[in-house]
Amino acid sequence: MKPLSPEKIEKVRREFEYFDEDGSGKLELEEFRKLFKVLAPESKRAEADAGFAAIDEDDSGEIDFDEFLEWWESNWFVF
Ligand SMILES: [Ca+2]
Repeated sequence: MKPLSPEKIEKVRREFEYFDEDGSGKLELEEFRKLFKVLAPESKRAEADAGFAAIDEDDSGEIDFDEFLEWWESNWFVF
């Protein structure tokens, strides 16, 4: 992955913080489901849950910003 510009990282961070509704600094499953629905309105809940499990590599039950950034950059539906 090539280095991201600070502007790009800041943009992704704003998305992350927007969906981090409780301000925990992590995305929990419920928060991720809402985000996934925005990105892919036709998606099923099971797809969101599978995506969450794939991003949450250490099975902590939450997605931190680094995990989110990596996922975001590797996805085709980047805004
Ligand atoms: Ca949260």
